[in-house]
Amino acid sequence: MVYKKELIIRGGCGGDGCVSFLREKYVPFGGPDGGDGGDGGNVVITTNTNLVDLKLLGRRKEFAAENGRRGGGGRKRGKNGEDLVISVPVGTMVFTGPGSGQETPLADLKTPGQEVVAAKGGRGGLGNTRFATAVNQAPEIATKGESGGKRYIILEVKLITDICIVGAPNSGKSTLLSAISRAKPEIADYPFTTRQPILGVMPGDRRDFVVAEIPGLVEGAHLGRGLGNEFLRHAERTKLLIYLLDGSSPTLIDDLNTLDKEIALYKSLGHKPKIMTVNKMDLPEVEARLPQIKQYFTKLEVPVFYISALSGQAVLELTGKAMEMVEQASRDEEMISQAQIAIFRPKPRKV
Ligand SMILES: Nc1nc2c(ncn2[C@@H]2O[C@H](COP(=O)(O)OP(=O)(O)OP(=O)(O)O)[C@@H](O)[C@H]2O)c(=O)[nH]1
Ligand SMILES: [Mg+2]
Repeated sequence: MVYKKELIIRGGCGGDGCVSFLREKYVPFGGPDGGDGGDGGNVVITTNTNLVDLKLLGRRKEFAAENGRRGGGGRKRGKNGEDLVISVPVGTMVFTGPGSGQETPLADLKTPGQEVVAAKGGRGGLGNTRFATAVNQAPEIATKGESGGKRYIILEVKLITDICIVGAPNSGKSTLLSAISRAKPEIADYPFTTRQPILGVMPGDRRDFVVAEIPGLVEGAHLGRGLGNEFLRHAERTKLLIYLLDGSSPTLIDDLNTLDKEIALYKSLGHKPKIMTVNKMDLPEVEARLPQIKQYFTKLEVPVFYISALSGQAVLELTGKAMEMVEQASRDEEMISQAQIAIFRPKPRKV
């Protein structure tokens, strides 16, 4: 999985203008007819909902758009260079700059199909037709095409989701994701089946919700154990975390504490709204332990659900609450961003 990539991009060069004169059998001194050069193509970065990382860009470091063609005789304008389109996942941030930590943000591509021109193509040069004046009717001059803009950019993916399901390997994250969305992640009885974040869309009454499964977290993930905690970058921009715990685990409380610790150690993730879920309630031995489990979990100050991702037990209640909390988080974010817009109300001037 590739979540960060540095590239050098270059807009296409403009084509040169042309110096040419009309020469036809019965038209002596037909005048200048050199056309303009075509414009160079832009480098455009655009989002594609099918992508979750930057792997498709491969190892290539330099990307250039097509050059514009030269102008031709007969006032023919050169062809414009094609834009070069780089597809990235929704949630890609684009920075420009010299590197070494001095980058400046250029765009945060948050919506499907959103695009930004990251490097402009050069304009085509002017043909000699443009330079004809009453005094100089046969100009021998044309201008060269501009060179395309060159830039150093950094792409960084931080997926934008409403809900992230986090939990230990094998706790049933993929099973839950496939129960609440149309995603079809691989489900298997061994740890680390899911090795990259998987996105699913959960239909709601008023809108759809984007849900992600983050690969399993183990104790010491922040030190690189298991698959590490790299993937938590994708939870940075989620509105709600669903902690998924395996109810059949003999160390359920420790599992919760381990997970909570790994989350708390990753930037400000600890402050996100959360829901606890204890999974695999369909298993008789888990059901038998329920009173004991409840004793501990009811003391927590967050909503708790006892579910079976496999049978669907209490899953609707869970998703209902999750959607409500996401909506609430969105409203809170909106209020904060509105409060940040300064409103100036100039007083009428006294005369
Ligand atoms: N009985 C029961 N088994 C479940 C339930 N949910 C998941 N499982 C089983 O638990 C195993 C792991 O499920 P997954 O959904 O692959 O778990 P995961 O958390 O995505 O695992 P990783 O991707 O490896 O981290 C599979 O054998 C599932 O069939 C449940 O509610 N009840
Ligand atoms: Mg999985």
